[in-house]
Amino acid sequence: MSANVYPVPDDIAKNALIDKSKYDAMYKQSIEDPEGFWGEHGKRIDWIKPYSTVKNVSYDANDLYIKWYEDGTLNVSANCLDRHLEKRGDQTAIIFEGDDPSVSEHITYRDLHERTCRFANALKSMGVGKGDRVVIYLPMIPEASVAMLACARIGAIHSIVFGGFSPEALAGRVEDCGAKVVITSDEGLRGGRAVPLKRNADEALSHPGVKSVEKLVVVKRTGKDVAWNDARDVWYHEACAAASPDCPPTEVNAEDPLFVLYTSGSTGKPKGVLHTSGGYLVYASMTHEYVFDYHEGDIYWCTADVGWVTGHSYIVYGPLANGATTLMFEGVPSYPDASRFWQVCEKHKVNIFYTAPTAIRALMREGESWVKKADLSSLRILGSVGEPINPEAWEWYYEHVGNRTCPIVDTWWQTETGGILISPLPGATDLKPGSATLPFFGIEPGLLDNEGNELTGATDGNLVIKDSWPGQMRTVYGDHERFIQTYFSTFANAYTTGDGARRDDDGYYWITGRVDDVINVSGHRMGTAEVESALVAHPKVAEAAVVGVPHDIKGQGIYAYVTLNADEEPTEELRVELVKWVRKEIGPIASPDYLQWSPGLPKTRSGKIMRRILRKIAANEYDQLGDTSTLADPGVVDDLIDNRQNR
Ligand code: 6R9
Repeated sequence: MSANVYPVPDDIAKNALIDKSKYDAMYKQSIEDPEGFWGEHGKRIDWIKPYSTVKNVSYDANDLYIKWYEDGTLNVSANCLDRHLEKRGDQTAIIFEGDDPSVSEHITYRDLHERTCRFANALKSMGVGKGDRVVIYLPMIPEASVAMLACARIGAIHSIVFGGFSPEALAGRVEDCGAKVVITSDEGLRGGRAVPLKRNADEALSHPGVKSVEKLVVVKRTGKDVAWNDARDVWYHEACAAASPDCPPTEVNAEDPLFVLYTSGSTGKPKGVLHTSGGYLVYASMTHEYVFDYHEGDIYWCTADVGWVTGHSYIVYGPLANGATTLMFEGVPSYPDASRFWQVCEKHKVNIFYTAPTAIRALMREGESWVKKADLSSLRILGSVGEPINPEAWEWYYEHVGNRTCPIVDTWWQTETGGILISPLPGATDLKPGSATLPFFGIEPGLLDNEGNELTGATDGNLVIKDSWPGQMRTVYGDHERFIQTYFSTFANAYTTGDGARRDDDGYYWITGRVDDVINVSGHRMGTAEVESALVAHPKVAEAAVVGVPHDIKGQGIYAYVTLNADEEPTEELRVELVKWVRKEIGPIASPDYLQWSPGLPKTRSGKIMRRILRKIAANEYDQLGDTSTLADPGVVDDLIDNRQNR
């Protein structure tokens, strides 16, 4: 824990939307009178039929329901587009910055509205209607935002699958949500390299389990020749050209689904996290405004991909609902060179910059000369998300990128939470490097011991949230029981986050990381069970155990222990083949950094793999293995230590 404290700078406090006393007053009201608080702030978006009730929630696992603004109706795309047309039709909604630094485009609200309406009509003509599922498998191009907004316009439910996921991973998600339409592009472009998205989509749709897809819409991005199925495939540009630019927004209920986003849990296959329309938009827009101290005219850039929840809430829905100018970046931080982020900040005069610790650490390693190449004087607020930020990276970001004048908002939240739950507010919160600091309005964190007793004062514990907020997920798509089991059965009457945290004497929260078998690689969430099941799906593998291992850049790396079938030889070729196999099964982000042959795994007599031991060996802390006496065969440990990969 870092001991440094950075007080709110005077000039920031003076102009901020929320200062210290306002934060205290609003936070108090939000906890004491959630109905009144959210009733008032729900009005920040436009409703077709206003709500008469605000909150209807029970956290009782035997009778669980979460409803906000439940009799209100609205349309999310009208809130992000139509309502801005009169005042800011000609203002830029999206700045697109291409992978190639010579490519950028400004898209006004009027233009984005027209593109959305055309594509919404195109989807309608393909038979997509309210409640139908549409999978979006696109690179970071404006069409991804258009596709999201077009679905929202007609009440269809989108599910974005990150463009880095493999055909197998895509197929699993398409199958689980029963998508009618999939949207992809001929290729993606990242760091100068083409990604064969259409080919991946073709392969995914040929899986025997995928039966629901009627149309595959293809955006022309690079112009590369692609295989074509006349009965199924449709060019995006042709469909839009043929469609009318006039598409009245469909009225949906506040509790109608807006999107499903798959995320990793500690067990089983990824869960379809379902978010609804009204509460989600209120929460995404409000957190975007206050956490980033967003002012009219600010240029705002979140470097996430729309394939992750951060892209949903803080590239598209939050900023657009607020009428902001949001930057979408197709490329990577290291292309053409390590100054790219900073060149983009200078080029577009970015005021608010939101990125992930893994990117900061990677750029920090390249040295600050890359930062100095660019004029960063437009920056006012910096943000961090995805994993704990180590104090060294925080200090570097603060000093070299922010010139010691920009507050850093370290925002803690999850796919499940829809928006930021714990974070500084730039004008209200003194900063401590490495701490996500204090809860947002309406958020009541608690720290529990493993028995579920609430701990008070400065302490470590399991982080729970004691009451609902409007942006909370509502269910796991198609599996409500799993929703209750995962989030509401471990501890009574609270939302279980799966994270551990420490609260200090000032009431600041320091997230210590996952308490379950979820690992966080470069800010991407992965269940160790997912990687294990990919490995054991290989015909030569008998058993596998996967743990996270500390990694300088990625935060955590993937360390796999693999037991081969009795007649198989552990060769270098096979090691390479297995790493490739996992890439193919899940995607490049799941590639094991280390793969160790393990003739046996440390198991208890009841057959449970003791991951604690595997984690220690992977981290080279094999002198601190603790008690190994409950192992069925303590001998396996010596072999694992002798053959460890991370030396
Ligand atoms: C938004 C997002 C969620 C998990 C979460 C936690 C970790 C995210 C963090 C953070 C410490 C932060 N996490 N932000 N840990 N400080 N500021 O990342 O969603 O992909 O669902 O991951 O990421 O462990 O539980 P998601």
